[in-house]
Amino acid sequence: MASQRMAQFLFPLLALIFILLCKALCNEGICGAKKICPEYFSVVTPNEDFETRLYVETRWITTQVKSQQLSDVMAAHYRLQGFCDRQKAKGHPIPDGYPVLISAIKAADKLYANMSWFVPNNTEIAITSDTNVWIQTRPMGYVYVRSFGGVPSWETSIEKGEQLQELVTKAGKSFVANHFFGAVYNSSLELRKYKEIWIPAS
Ligand SMILES: *[C@@H]1O[C@H](CO)[C@@H](O)[C@H](O)[C@H]1NC(C)=O
Ligand SMILES: *[C@@H]1O[C@H](CO)[C@@H](O)[C@H](O)[C@H]1NC(C)=O
Ligand SMILES: CC(=O)N[C@H]1CO[C@H](CO)[C@@H](O)[C@@H]1O
Repeated sequence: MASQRMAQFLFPLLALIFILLCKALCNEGICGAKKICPEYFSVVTPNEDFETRLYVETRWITTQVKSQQLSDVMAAHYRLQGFCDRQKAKGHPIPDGYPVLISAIKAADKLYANMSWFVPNNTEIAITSDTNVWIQTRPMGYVYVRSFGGVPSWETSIEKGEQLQELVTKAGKSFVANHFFGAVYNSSLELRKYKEIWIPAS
């Protein structure tokens, strides 16, 4: 009897450990070989259509995306690229990190956005006179995650974000309103990208 109860207790525990392990590998999976991604822990909750992740404190280089126009998205990409090139020239190469994160805040019908590239720990960054690219530290925190397919657009991303908000609400969890993150894992030149939508837990 006691051993049966023990088994009942152990099985979910083992399943949890297994899933956590799998998630560590899955992290590698979404990240792709030889790429560097932020460390996270997956919180396993059965029967949920989304994933809950606890990200450790992370560092990013960030720039503003001035509008939703493709030219402004590309401009943000090239500002970050230029920043990396200048760092490299100063002897401080920034390793390629993933994902590329787009933070979008919806406020009174307007969409504000930043683009960030992940910077691995202990990457030295030289002081520069750049004002339009800055170093950002995101504190440790939970995010709700779902991957999605198709061509990434602002409309689809916001739509996927709102669907995720509904699922999170249904699961009885609370989130930061009007704040979405799009995480893209392949280089912007690759057509088939692995994409996720994140919403921060509150
Ligand atoms: C990076 O640094 C943060 C903050 O110090 C820490 O929480 C995290 O575990 C570190 N990540 C790795 C991979 O060492
Ligand atoms: C962009 O970054 C700035 C500076 O960190 C911050 O104040 C602003 O809220 C960010 N915007 C978005 C949409 O994340
Ligand atoms: C074309 C390409 O490299 N696609 C990769 C994008 O990233 C996902 C997740 O890492 C991989 O599964 C794809 O093969």
